[in-house]
Amino acid sequence: MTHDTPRRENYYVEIIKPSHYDDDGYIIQWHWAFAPSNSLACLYALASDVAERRALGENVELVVNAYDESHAVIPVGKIIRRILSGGGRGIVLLAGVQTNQLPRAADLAREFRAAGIPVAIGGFHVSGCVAMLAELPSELRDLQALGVALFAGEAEGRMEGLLADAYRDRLQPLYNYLGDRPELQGQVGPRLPRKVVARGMFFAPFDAGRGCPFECSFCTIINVQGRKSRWRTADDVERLVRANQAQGARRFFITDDNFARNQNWEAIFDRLIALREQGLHFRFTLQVDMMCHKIPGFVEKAARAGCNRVFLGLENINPANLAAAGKRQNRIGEYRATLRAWRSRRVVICAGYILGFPSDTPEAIRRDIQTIQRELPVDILEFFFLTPLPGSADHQRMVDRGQWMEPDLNRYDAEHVTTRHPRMSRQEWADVYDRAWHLYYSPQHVETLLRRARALGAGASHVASAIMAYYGSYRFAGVHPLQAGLLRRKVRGTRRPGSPPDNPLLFYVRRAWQSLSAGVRQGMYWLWLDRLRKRIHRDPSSQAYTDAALSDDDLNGVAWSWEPASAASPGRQPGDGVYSSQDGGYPNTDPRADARGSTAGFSWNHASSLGDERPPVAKAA
Ligand code: B12
Ligand code: SF4
Repeated sequence: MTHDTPRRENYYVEIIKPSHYDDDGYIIQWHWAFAPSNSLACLYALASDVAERRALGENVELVVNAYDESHAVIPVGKIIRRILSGGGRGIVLLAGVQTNQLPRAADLAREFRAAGIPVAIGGFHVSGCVAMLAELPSELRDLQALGVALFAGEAEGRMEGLLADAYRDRLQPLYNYLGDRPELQGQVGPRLPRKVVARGMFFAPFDAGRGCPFECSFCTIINVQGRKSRWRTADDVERLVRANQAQGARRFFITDDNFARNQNWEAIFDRLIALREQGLHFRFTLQVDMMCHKIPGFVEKAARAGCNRVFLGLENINPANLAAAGKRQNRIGEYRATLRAWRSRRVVICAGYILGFPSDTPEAIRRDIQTIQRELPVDILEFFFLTPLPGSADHQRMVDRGQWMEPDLNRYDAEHVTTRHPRMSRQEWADVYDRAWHLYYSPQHVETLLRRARALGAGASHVASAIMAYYGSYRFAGVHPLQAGLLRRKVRGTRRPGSPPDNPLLFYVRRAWQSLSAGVRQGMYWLWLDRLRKRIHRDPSSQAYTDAALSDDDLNGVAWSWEPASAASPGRQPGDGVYSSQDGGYPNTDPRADARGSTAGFSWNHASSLGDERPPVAKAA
């Protein structure tokens, strides 16, 4: 008697993290990227787990591949051929797609769908829209019409079901798991193939938890991942650290938006401290809020556990602006104490600063930056435009009110003006963003930053390389540091559809010139920085350096630069909106304005952004 052995078949799972287009229509792409994608790592690990468990059947060989477009040219043709040669068996997963990446993701989806290949897309744009909007926006409906499956929510515990549906040709138009967020304890943790980790310069990301209890109105995280802390166990984190170390990664980015509110922070730090005491070498970067120094032992244990860089959610120093954003947890009187707590443990401090809150004017921003330089011992400051990101309460409100927002989603990268401002024209706002970078990183202040670092032993060379990475990316590569990398790549054939034609010869000549001039200018700046650092190092008095920002005084005596609320917003009441539909120098191009009557001069009481006590409610299923 003979038994028929079932025929083995390959099923391809091709996971792509799309990048986005620059203003000339070229993909923002590098040979090596600074910041790797944790979303890609999560999906790769979850799909690999389904493959290893042979969950789709003993005879189904799942072949999982991961591509991060920020450093890899996506081999679209090769992927299509690979899947079709197996008789059309496979799926493309577009991973971690943010709003600014949606147009690029849609272009990729169209190519795969044209070849008849199933495609699913997830990430913050899909989840944010499904969570907050009454109906799907047109760009998502267009994708559904193309046959692309939308996935809202988190994939832990759901990957097997999705792949099984795809395998059986039963993909649904929408998977919505926002109402049922998975606990993270014991879940498969993020990982990437070694070649992808290498292109991310062996800087490995992982999330030790999700969710944040606060209510900032510009934030998408609370509406997508929730306000309750969900966390990985210390065992989970140890496994992640060891697995990454085995691949050569010793630097980690713990991507929790607010690790200080991860309820398992202490057990995780204790485990990392124990691992370091056993001789494992690693360092990591954390993101935390401005009040984390109040948690007993938090900063001290973070440093002992290996934290050498921290991102603080400073966002703004003007209380009226913080109130406008519902960022009630930020108390400026405490800022210096927070910063001092981290500095005294030799941790380099990066802080985000958002430009475009209602009280901002070019002059107020200039004075606020000078105040920060003088009063706050922050090392790195990075600037963002206030942006109504889908998923945020701000975006939801603007949609509900039919207010004008930039229609091109590619520009929602917090580096472009996407809405109107009550007190600045579009040009003024764009100019002040540019000026803010150069003002903060003026040669005098760069010297101060290096002197402070030298005096406190925070590592002037670490600060110098951080200045190079942050300011250097903005100044010489023309991109925000969060999407920067080493050696820009531009592939003529992957330009955004609809871009004006580019002469091939001119393209290569221009590329050569751009690369050369950027490289030379970058090199010269680095030489200047390094010489400055060495000069400070040799200066015997440098260890005794001090200034107001390093003093032990609290900030109560500081003359803050902002104007009183009444003078700051003539004709406006405290509580007026973050985003105004007043003209502000723009032509009123909002087609919906006519339908609702003119929006000019309209000023609303910003219910949730300015002090509504209710958290925004996610409309998850
Ligand atoms: C780490 C991080 C980065 C890192 C790495 C990016 C990454 N995706 O890992 C870096 C520094 C590169 C980065 C850059 C930027 N970021 Co960022 N980033 C984050 C952060 C803090 C964590 C990402 C993460 O690890 N999340 C955990 C993962 C597991 O969640 P997830 O991505 O949603 O994926 C899960 C589900 O969505 C689902 N899923 C996702 N995709 C798919 C696909 C399919 C097919 C399926 C089935 C499921 C699925 O399964 C995943 C696992 O559960 C998030 C905030 C957050 N909490 O997520 C912001 C966030 C994603 N970033 C954001 C932004 C705006 C940016 C920047 C534009 C900022 C800037 N001005 O430079 C740049 C963009 C450039 C770029 N190249 O990415 C926004 C996006 C909001 C939006 N609506 O677009 C967020 C939400 C923060 C915010 N401000 O609101 N970021
Ligand atoms: S502190 Fe604010 S911006 Fe940061 S994750 Fe929490 S709610 Fe969002």
